[in-house]
Amino acid sequence: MRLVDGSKLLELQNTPVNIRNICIVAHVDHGKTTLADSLISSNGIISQRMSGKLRYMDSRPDEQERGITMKSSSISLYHAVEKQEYLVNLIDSPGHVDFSSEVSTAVRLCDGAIVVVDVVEGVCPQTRLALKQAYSENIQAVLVLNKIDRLILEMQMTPLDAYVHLTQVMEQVNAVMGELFASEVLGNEETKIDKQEMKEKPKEDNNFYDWTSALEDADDSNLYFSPEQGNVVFASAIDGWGFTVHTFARLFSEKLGVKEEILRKVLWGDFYLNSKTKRFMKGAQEKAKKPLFVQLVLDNLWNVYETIAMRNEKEKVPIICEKLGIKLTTRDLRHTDSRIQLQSLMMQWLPLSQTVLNMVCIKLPSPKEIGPEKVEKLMCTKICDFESLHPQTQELRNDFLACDSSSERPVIVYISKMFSVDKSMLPENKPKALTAEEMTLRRERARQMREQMKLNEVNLQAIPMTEEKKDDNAQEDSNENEKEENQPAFIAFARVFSGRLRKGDKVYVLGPKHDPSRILNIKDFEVDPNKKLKDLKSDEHITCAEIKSLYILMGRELEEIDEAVAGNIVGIGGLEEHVLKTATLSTTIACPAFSELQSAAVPILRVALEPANPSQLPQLVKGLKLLNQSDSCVQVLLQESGEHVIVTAGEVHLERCLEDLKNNYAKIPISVSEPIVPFRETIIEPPKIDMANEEIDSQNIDKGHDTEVDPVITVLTNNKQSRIKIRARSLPNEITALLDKSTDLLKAVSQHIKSLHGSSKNENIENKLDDLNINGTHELSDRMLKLIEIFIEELKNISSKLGPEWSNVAEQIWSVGPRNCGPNLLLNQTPDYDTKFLYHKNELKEDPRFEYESSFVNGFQLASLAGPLCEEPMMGVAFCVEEWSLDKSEGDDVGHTFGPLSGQIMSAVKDGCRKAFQVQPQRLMAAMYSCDIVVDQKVLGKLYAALGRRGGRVVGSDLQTGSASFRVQALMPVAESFKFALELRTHTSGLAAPQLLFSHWEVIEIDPFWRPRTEEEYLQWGEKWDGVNRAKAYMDAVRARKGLATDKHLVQHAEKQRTLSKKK
Ligand SMILES: Nc1nc2c(ncn2[C@@H]2O[C@H](COP(=O)(O)OP(=O)(O)OP(=O)(O)O)[C@@H](O)[C@H]2O)c(=O)[nH]1
Ligand SMILES: [Mg+2]
Repeated sequence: MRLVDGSKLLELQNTPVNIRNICIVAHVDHGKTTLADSLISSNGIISQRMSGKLRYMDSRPDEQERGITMKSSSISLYHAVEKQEYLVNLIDSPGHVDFSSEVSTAVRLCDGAIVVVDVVEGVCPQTRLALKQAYSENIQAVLVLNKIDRLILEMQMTPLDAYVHLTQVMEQVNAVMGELFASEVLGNEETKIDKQEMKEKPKEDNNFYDWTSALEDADDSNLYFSPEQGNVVFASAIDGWGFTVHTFARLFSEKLGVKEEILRKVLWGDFYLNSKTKRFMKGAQEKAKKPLFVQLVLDNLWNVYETIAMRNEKEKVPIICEKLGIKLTTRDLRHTDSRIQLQSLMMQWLPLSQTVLNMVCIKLPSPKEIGPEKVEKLMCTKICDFESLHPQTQELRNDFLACDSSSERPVIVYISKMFSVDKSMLPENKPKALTAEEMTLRRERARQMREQMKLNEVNLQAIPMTEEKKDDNAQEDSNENEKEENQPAFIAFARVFSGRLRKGDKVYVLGPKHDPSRILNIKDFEVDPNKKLKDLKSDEHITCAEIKSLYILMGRELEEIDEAVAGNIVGIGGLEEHVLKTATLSTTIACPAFSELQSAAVPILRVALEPANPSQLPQLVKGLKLLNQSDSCVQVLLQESGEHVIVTAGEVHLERCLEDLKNNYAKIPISVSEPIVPFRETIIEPPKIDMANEEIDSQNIDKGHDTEVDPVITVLTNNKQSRIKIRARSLPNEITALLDKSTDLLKAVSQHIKSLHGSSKNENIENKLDDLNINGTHELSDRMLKLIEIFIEELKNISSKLGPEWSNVAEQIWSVGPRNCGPNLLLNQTPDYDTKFLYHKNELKEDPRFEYESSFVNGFQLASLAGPLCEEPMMGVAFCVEEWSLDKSEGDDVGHTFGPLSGQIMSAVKDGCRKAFQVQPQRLMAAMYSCDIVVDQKVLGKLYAALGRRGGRVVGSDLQTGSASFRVQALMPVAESFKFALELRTHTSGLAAPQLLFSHWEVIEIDPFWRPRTEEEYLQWGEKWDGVNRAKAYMDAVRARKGLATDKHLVQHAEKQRTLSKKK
């Protein structure tokens, strides 16, 4: 039974200082949901006995079945400590890599995080990611070292070993925090120095800067986890107990006659109790003494476990109970299962929920304590800093900081995701319990009805007639209702940062691309109140919406409320048509869109979907739309070929999406294609050794088939007016990496260039641009200029080391592609045509070619979007334009036959790029997963074999401290990864579970068109080689899927086949 009812929670919602918004984050299976169970049971929502077994927050059937959490969900809990009452909004998040976007949505709404670490497994990749995410969102964290029972029962460690092990785990966690901190401080320092340089020109001796001092100056006192500060809980979530060092300090201070404060300081660490002097001394390890933590804490713990769970000495249970001052019920005392006995005892002695909730309320900040840095981070994007925001927008910072719910404050609400619930689950659609008055009213009505019936008995015939009709109507009604009700309702997962949101309020819904400074510069800007998301044009991001319903989120349930105030996490209903995935609600359009959610999971696994019954396509399309809205990570695409494609983060994610589609959104059977794996196309420097590992030189190569080709391709437009010379070169990896890293910046620069082109063109035809484009976008902000400068510097740094061919690359960049931000370059190496990309201050000379520049660039964009191997995007290719001539006088008369010159230039450039690409050594690039696998020593061989079969390679492995399992890090092509998890599970009887995360693109060494060419290769493979070429196999598969020609012969040896069939 619930111990606290909704009205109490409502009351607490109004005092932000007593609210804690927190999420539980960890690696997969480290015990988040089990811990959440325990906290929930403290409110009586589930019974204590069921805590740990129920996994209440895993409300989906597939979550229960698989035993992993797939979404983040929130529950509001009540907690009282030190005479204060608190409202704790607790979000449980998933730990599986595929769902890391759900972690981002959770972390964004919180002020604090509970980081759970399984002490046996230690810090795992997802732990690291979770810590990073919390850190980058400026969220304070506390630590729960979970599954300590495993050290006792499974690993059978001695208390001293366990202590050493625990210190190591603590060190691992703090090492991650240290790394995060150092990288941020140094990063900040860099921009800070740059800013100083901007203001005052540096003096000569300022060149030297002591980096270490920045680290020393920065305050990191709050950063690390340390048991003596009370931000670490030692726990076993499954057994329901947990304690901090402070718990034991309190327990022992009286017994030992020592002040609690002193005990807190010495209970963890290298301290021991000198039995003669009765004083605490440092240096336990050196003097081979028992550390205090072992003596006072772990020894006792081990004692209880060994007595009850291991030796099963039932008679000692009452004695232990008495010592600890605990009363067990007779039912517990008589219980045959000693583990259950142990659990009830430990739950009473060191109740986990109390300890954790106390720590949360005392150590983690309230929404009121939101810091200015965090606010600025929320309001800004990578390429726009706080100073460059519109003044009206800047003012909102104070409202964020105030976290005030008075009506004068603007409403600011952030929606981090939309989740779907069955309409029947909404509180307004649930049958309500009747009050006593309602009951009497009903009884009265029934009595009247009966009397009426008696009176009407005479007109017996008339009644059925009307009733029948009514029935018909009712049935129709209910049919329609059913249809409506089958539709899931979408609830926004939201946090109120400022103001008060009431039911019926009208607010602006600001999309993630909303830019307040642009809108505020438009005079008399008005939002059309009738527009919905689907009516918006591509540059509109605002709609008006009415708040239809508000809820407190209670795990599986929702509770209706009338208003939501600043500082709370709530659910908002009725926004389906206004919000796609994330949005900001506000009463002012000056409110910025919040910075984008960072997620580690890259959607990479694509499949095409089709309804099993073709006539059900509309349902599928509708279902996909709902799926897209409800999942923060999935991408839903309609390809040119008409295929419906979804892109997911991995196999588990894919399965969940399909489950959702089939059961909730589309409700039709769906057939799913084989996974579509993306590739990249690139060129490399001519290889120096052949496939037989022999050096290639001019003598041994067979030139019979090849004629030397000129690497510079010359193309002409159809009307011969323009001539272009292009050479393709492989980009050095360092430059590709830099381009990859700077996507946002490059995109912004490209956009800027485009708007420049747009305006000048429009001026040419004297067509005035509307104010929209001229305002805002024309001037690059200071921050952008600064970022461009940093980019140029970095690029120059790299190129200076690469030799003379690349020395001018920064000046030569003309465009980046595909999609204006990719890892390929168009370089301007013409002697007579000027362009600008990174150098905006350059004055351009008047030039007739300028008019066609954007067509030229578009040709390159198209070429880099789909390469000649199998129409996949290119990567790491530079196209150097060595000549571009334009002579309009020539062949002007035939202009009409070939269409406008701009189109001709575009196709000529595209063609030229492709040809230039083809005369270089071409390669495919495969997407690689990094996999992290913890396996038992016994099955290590099987794992290596499975990896080998799939073209994976091990990059590192180490023995987990204190256990017989290995942690293996490997790389594996995404194309080979399907069903890997399943194969491992079956081959190793469930002893190995991989976590796959997209890592990078890697060149497949073999030429897709390879055939023996050198003497050694002839020797080894003969002239007609027909083995399997991995790259060619991939390429052909992609080509076949896209309906492109392949050189596969359907009938290879017709003769043989005929004889075969004759024999039959
Ligand atoms: N021995 C032991 N097992 C535990 C403890 N806590 C949780 N487990 C077990 O660990 C497994 C995973 O627990 P969950 O709570 O589902 O883990 P989770 O972190 O929520 O997992 P995901 O949500 O999938 O990331 C379950 O089988 C639990 O019974 C613990 O303290 N000791
Ligand atoms: Mg879970």
